[in-house]
Amino acid sequence: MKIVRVLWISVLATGVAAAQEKPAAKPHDMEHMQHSHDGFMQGGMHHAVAKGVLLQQSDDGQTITLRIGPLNLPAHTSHMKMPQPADLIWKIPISGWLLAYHPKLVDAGGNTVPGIVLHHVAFWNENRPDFLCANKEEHIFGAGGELTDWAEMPGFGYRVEQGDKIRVETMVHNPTDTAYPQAYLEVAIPYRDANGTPVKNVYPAWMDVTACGNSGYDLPAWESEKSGEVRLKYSGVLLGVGGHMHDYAKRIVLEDATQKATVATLDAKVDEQGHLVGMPVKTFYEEGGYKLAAGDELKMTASYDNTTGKVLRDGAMGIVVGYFVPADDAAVAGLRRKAQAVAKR
Ligand SMILES: [Cu+2]
Repeated sequence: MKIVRVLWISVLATGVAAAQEKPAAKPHDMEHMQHSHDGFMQGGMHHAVAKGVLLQQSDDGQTITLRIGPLNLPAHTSHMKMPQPADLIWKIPISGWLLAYHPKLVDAGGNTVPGIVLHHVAFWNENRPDFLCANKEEHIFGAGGELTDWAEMPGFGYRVEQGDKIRVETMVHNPTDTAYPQAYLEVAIPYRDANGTPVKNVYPAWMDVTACGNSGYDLPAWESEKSGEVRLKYSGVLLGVGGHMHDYAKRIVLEDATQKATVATLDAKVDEQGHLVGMPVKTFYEEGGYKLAAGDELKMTASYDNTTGKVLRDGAMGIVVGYFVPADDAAVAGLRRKAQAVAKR
């Protein structure tokens, strides 16, 4: 399917990526500029910066489509060897609610590029702290090679104000035999204008086995289990949960340790080699949501079976991602603040 986009209304970029669009030199000739921030997902990894990667957006009145690229992806290149885009800033052009996120990868001609070349993408709202981990920005969307589609939940949305700054962190690699010299990540985001019929506020909840630390951790050889806990400060309900794990995943379990109840068990789907194929989603909104109380201790446990038999440095993540609707919206809505970059260390 070829999509013609008539109106790219703005071109936004930060950092060194903005100014320099000279064609990429041989990888080893590139200046070894590095991310100095210690990003949550990137966990202190250092990569060369890919040049000329821009974030553009189009808006047809109902859906904003972000387009990140071009990304030059040589075949058989690990994420450590691949020059990575600098963090980009998406300045929200509307006040209202974001309703869903539909990611896909295409080439310059609009043909599909396999999702596997996306290591991950993460959207962070610099105008809000995470309601579970105040040391982090609110993480409003994320996807990996499985191109997780964040479907619309009728009646609910994520409230934004015009001018909010969303930091977009993209990491790519290319484990395939095919080079993709001009790939683009596109994310279609249907929205509801503030002047339209209001929807209820929902907040993304990232419940990580590393609690409020960096998400990546070293994956031990063979079977392993890692747990973390966070305390919920607000009563409310979870509408549904999905999971984020890496290759060799077995499952991730979310428990309400205070209530001694298992909220969800998400079994990873892997292929014969142990590569992650997908994670299930469990929804609760049909029953009005899964009730959680302020003060409850949430416990996450990720299980892996790393059949390589070797420790994989930063090879694992274990995150339960949910949609949370607080009983008292004002308390969570009130966490807004002036945009601030996440604390650098
Ligand atoms: Cu990950």
